[in-house]
Amino acid sequence: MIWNQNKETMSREQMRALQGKRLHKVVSYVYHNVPFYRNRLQQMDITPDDIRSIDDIVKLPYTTKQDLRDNYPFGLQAAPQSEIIRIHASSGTTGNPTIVGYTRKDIEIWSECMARCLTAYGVTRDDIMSIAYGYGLFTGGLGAHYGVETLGAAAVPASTGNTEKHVRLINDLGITAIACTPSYALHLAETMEKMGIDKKSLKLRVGAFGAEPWTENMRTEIQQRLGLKGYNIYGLSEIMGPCVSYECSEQDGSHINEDHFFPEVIDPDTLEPLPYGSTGELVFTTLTKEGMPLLRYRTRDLCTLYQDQCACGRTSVKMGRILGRSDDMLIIRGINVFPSQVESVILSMKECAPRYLLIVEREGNLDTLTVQVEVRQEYFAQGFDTFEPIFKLEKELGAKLRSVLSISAKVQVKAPGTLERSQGKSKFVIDKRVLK
Ligand code: DLL
Repeated sequence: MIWNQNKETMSREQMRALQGKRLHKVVSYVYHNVPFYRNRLQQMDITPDDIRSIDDIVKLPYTTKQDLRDNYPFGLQAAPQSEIIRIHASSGTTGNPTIVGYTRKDIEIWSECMARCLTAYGVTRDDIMSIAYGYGLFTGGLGAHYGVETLGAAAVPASTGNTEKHVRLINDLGITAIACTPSYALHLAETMEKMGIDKKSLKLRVGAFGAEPWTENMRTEIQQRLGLKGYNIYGLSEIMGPCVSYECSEQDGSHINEDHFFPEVIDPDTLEPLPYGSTGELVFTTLTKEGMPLLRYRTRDLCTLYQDQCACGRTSVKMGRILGRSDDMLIIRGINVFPSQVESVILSMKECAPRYLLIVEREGNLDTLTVQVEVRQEYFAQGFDTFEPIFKLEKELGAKLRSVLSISAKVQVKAPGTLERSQGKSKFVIDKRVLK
């Protein structure tokens, strides 16, 4: 099923023509309503009339997170305050949070994007969907919630926390679909198993997982333990929230809601746009947003865009999984290390649970990487609570990590349940280095 047949299956020519028209409109809108953009465009000697087709996008300036911070809180807002009906904020680890205001039309478009996504997952009006993304300033909870209601399914605003109660609700209400971070899905599975609830007695069949990077191995694990089909959902608050892109039944990349968010991939060092198929930093331009439209926003997310005939019938450009962030890519002893690489190695070993933490430190002038990982309960119960097998596992994992990362890591295998659980986005890395 397709929610918006017209927009989701448009021919490429029609889509590009629509994007061109919308781009001209949004550039003209920010030129007249956001002093920050007017100044930037004037400095570059560009007027809205220079933007005639979507190909002209390369003439426009980039926008960065720093620009949002410098204009905190409302400096990039284009709509008058009287038109704003919701405000979200994204936390970030340093500096001011990013504030995003939405008009009524923005919320309607966002809800439709979510309804497109849920329909692609096979969710219908007959489903009961529990939303275990945090409700609050984070866009996950309310964003998904409005989408479920727009679709006409029943939304259960479970939010995060009180996981046992949530498991009971899943069981008692016959909840069929769930939206949460992939790490919380694993936490739910663990809790369910501890409570002695068999996945076969549940009606769960669809999961909408996103807000943090995850891998195919993790998908397999969640699917097996919760007995559902898990789909990827991607988004960011600056552009909208969840559902800038979504997987379809093919589960081969995520369709971008391209009539609203125009995607590009650029080289993060030279800032040159890259062709489809190359990996680089993802950049989005909002084509219809009223509250806080952004031109060429640099997401820092690294991924690949591609355009192929999708068997599901949708014609939109797709994006691959997020491979990491250009800013949380670790550079350890001069070598680029993505936490996702470590996760893949960990999950390729049957004894290891998908629970890990990377700790980077500096001893003298040398960077060190420690990888802490939990052993799976069933192995722990079979003698992995003693020194010898743990030592062997640490050695084996260390060797695998060295061959994949090209640097050595100290491995510490931990008992099940010892690493901290998160309710929202997981923290996989602690970088203790003080760089001078
Ligand atoms: O995480 C919005 C969201 C909520 C998406 C619920 C999906 C589901 P922010 O808090 O602004 O917004 O964080 C955005 O999270 O730039 C990515 O680095 C990361 N991210 C989001 N979805 C995925 C995903 C929400 N599916 C940042 N895979 C983005 C990998 C993701 N990373």
